[in-house]
Amino acid sequence: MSYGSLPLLRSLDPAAVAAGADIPDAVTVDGTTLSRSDLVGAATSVAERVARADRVAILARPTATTVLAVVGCLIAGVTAVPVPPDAGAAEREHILADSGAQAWLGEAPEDTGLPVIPVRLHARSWHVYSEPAAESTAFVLYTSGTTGPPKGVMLSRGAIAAGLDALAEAWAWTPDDVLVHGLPLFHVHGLILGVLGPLRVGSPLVHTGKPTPAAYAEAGGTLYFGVPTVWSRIAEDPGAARELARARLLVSGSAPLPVPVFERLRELTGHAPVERYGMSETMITLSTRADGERRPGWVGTPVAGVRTRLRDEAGAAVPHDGESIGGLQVRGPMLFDGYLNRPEATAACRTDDGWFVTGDVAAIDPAGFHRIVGRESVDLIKSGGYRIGAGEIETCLLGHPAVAEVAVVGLPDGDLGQRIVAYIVPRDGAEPTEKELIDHVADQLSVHKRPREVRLATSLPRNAMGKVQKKLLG
Ligand code: MLC
Ligand code: AMP
Repeated sequence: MSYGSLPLLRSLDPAAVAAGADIPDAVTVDGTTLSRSDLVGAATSVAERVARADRVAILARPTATTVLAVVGCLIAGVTAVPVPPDAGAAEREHILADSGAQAWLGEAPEDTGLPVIPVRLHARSWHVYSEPAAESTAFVLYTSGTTGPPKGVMLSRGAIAAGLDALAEAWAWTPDDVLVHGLPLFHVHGLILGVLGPLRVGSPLVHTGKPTPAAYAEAGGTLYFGVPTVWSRIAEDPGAARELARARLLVSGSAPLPVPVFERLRELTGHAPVERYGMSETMITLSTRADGERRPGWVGTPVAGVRTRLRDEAGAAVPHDGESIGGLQVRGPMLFDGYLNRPEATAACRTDDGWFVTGDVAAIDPAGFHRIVGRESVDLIKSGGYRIGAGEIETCLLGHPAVAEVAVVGLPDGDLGQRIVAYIVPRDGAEPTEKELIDHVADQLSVHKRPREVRLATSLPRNAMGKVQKKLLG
């Protein structure tokens, strides 16, 4: 696949920037504003330092250092592995070992054994690199499955270019926009759409650090990204919401946007939010459009280059009548190249005829509008827009000396969509506290994977095979 001779980050084409296509406010993050020329100069200097590596880890705090590290890797053609800044010891070790990262680029955890390559905000280089191949792996993004530790999703430059161009078309996203969001920089939403998007399209980015209603209201953008938790907090803050009336487009994704939140946003801001659907593995495949219908509870039509279909459990076609539900399968140029080191897992999510099996259940109406009904597995939880595997948390909790048995579920939550609840059967004589168990997960995995609630039980409901019946919990 090719996306032409221009760089993936088109607005940072060194020749164009040198010829006057500079803007003073290309990226604002963590109180630092970088012009296009600052970005090209500083990130090329990063590229010079990192160019001999194949793959490096980036502690993805929302800072200018992180943006320069990512852009430096893209200039040099080095694969970047973003690491959640709140990742605990076990999760960090897994990501480093599995990805084979050779160094940290930029900030590094104190206790690391890996070399650290510094990122200097004020260094400059004007060396011009040739554009790496579209097939090369730009990122390995770690994301949870139903069981086991997170898997590394390999995303190529070509997939990213195709995915971003399809969104720019659907949302009429141009250099005249100012994008505002405050999402984490280690996932598709905040990093690929939210940082590389503006650098490809050429629209300034304001990253607010945290996605709070007050920060969104203050930023004065035209285009806003948020997960449903962010939008529901804004909908509960009428003063902040009304400030967004001046924007052009409010976009929600990463989890279902509740219909009442959609309606309340429309009432307060005058904008019906655009909802889009995606995955780490596929980028964004479905969206409502800037110039099209926005139907509450529905995620729109396939973006440019995407095809979708529904299949029942036996693999038979499900009609697109708006009512019948089936497993959603997708194909398109923005799909990933597989899970790193996991050929069986990669093969398991593709059909023999080359479609990607999303694991989501959906309905499609005759006009091609899609409604996401839910996940096939109860073991993939979406909390605050984060995808969290129940199995990973269960394994972590079983490593606590006071825990004999555990079942982790996602229960409905007005703020987070789902909240992680751990049912625990303590070992004989043990009396673990809720805080101790929650902190154990926060310390080992990450803060955003911690259970919000622990319920102690004397036994778990099991079927005749001994498998926990999670549908009975809650
Ligand atoms: C609480 N805290 C603890 C703790 N308990 N710290 C340590 N140990 C414990 N046991 C602290 C946290 O560190 C944090 O502190 C504070 O409590 C609040 O944490 P939180 O409750 O997790 O934050 P919250 O405000 O609830 O977060 C909501 C949110 C967040 C919406 C901001 O969930 C979020 O950013 N979600 C975005 C997820 C996302 O981007 N997903 C995209 C996936 S890509 P402090 O000091 O840090 O505040 C994808 C594809 C697609 O899905 O379609 O887009
Ligand atoms: P992640 O890998 O974190 O990108 O999570 C992908 C999952 O998020 C999808 O498989 C869906 O279950 C869910 N998701 C993303 N966007 C939406 C949406 N607009 N509506 C419903 N679910 C969504």
